[in-house]
Amino acid sequence: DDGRGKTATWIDQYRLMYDRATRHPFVLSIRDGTVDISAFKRWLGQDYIFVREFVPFLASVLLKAWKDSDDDSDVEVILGGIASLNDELSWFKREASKWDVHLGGITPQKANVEYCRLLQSLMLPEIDYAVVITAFWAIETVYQDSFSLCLESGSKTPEELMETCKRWGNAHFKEYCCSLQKIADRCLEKAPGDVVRKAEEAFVSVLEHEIGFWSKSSGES
Ligand code: HMH
Repeated sequence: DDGRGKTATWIDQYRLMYDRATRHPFVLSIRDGTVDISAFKRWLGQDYIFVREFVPFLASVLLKAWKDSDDDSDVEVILGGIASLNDELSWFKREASKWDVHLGGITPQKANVEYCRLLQSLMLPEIDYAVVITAFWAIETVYQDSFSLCLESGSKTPEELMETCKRWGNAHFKEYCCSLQKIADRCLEKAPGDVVRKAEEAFVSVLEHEIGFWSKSSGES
């Protein structure tokens, strides 16, 4: 044990995969201003479908925190996430109408269906809180890391995509991700070896699905 949390160790250990998830060509194209707007629209519609599935997943994490956490503030952090999701769904609808994307008629891509299936498998009651809070942290952090890259000085993100990038790239969302990371590290510290291994698997699985999601939703065949 080097005194750092498990999650930081895993990011280092799976650095290549982590970078593929957070420095995806689609995200880099937003940052350098060369993004194909039809790819952006495709991503927007697919992500709306994903975020709708994210609601019951978060509810299941909340339930596990309420039942199994030894720290009351976990529930408050997760509840804050659920509250922002409500706002996020409204934002998706506004943004979609702005771009003339019809959310009703969208078929989820295979990568999206598979990612939603992963969420569903993590919602099962027998999956430990330490595992699901780790997955939750990873899901949010990939977006935080990706979109904050598009806000860094020197980036050429188109003005009309700034709001999207700020949604996940802003300092408040970063703090929220740090709170989730602290919770995950605390849970992993106390978890037995087999649970830690399952959490590591869930982390890797999230990265794989994020990479697939970026690729397919932005239009790779
Ligand atoms: C695919 N991953 C995906 N969509 C999101 N909206 C997030 C993570 C962050 O909430």
